[in-house]
Amino acid sequence: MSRPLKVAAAQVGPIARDETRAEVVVRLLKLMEEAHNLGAELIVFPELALTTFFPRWYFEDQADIDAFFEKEMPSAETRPLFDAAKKYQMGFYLGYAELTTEDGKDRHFNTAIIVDKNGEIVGKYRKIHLPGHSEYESWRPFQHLERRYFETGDLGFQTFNALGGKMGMCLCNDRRWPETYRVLGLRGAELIMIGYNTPVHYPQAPEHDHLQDFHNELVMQAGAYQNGSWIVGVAKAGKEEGCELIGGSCIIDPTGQIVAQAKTLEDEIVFFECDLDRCDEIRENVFNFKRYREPENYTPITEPKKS
Ligand code: CDV
Repeated sequence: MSRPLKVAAAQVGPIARDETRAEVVVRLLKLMEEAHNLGAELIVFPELALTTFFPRWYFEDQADIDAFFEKEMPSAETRPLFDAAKKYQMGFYLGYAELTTEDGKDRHFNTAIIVDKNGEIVGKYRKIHLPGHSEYESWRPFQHLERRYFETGDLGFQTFNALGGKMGMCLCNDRRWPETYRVLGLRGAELIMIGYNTPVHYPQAPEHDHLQDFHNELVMQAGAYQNGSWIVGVAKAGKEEGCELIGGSCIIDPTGQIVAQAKTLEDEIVFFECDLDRCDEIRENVFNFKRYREPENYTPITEPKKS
């Protein structure tokens, strides 16, 4: 048996602070066209793919922050992506900053959606593991204010039946946490999409800077193998507003092997035909959850955290 899904990981090079949504969408559409020419049925874009990575700056005025957020999806500016999905019969994953109003209160999330081949949103994820800090810290060469600008995601780690498979989503820092993959794995995710923005320089532990690419691959390869799932990790890469971001966008098979990987730090398509039935190679054997998991011994994992 085989269940092939042709997948494109669409790495995006740096986005300048003054680059408009419309200009970025033109770049994403070019990547969609390229992926379509390869036969792709799914294209995966990075985290916060429509703007520069704005949490690197401290803004006092809420209007300056909200300018980086999408108030509707699709909007006039992002609708061409949905139209292209329909035209090419190609689903997509897109990371963006979401501003929504509930009970008269503004809510801000770091969000990803999955859109099907008809251009319909069929799944949403809001980032749960928010890294960084919430106040201005003058010692840093650049800020990482995700904990100021976003709320913790409130949708959990769900899976979605789409594009002929069970799809999972998460965002950037989530990929470092084994719990992310395990919850998605327990819910049967066959392909997990992960957009990321990862600076080479980690100010709290600069002695780890040279390990950034290694850690990126380590966590995603382990997550794939230990849960028998395909993983598509996609970077916003390159030198963005003076900040170096890693690339290394890749597609990983359920045995944990990287089967295709980006060679540049620019806009680049990485392509592979993923057989979703290959998840069973792992799930029916070494990581047969029903047969071999021992959750009675895992209780500390779900205990509430102590402050
Ligand atoms: N966008 C991110 O979540 N970035 C973090 C950095 C700050 C460590 C990451 O885990 O890659």
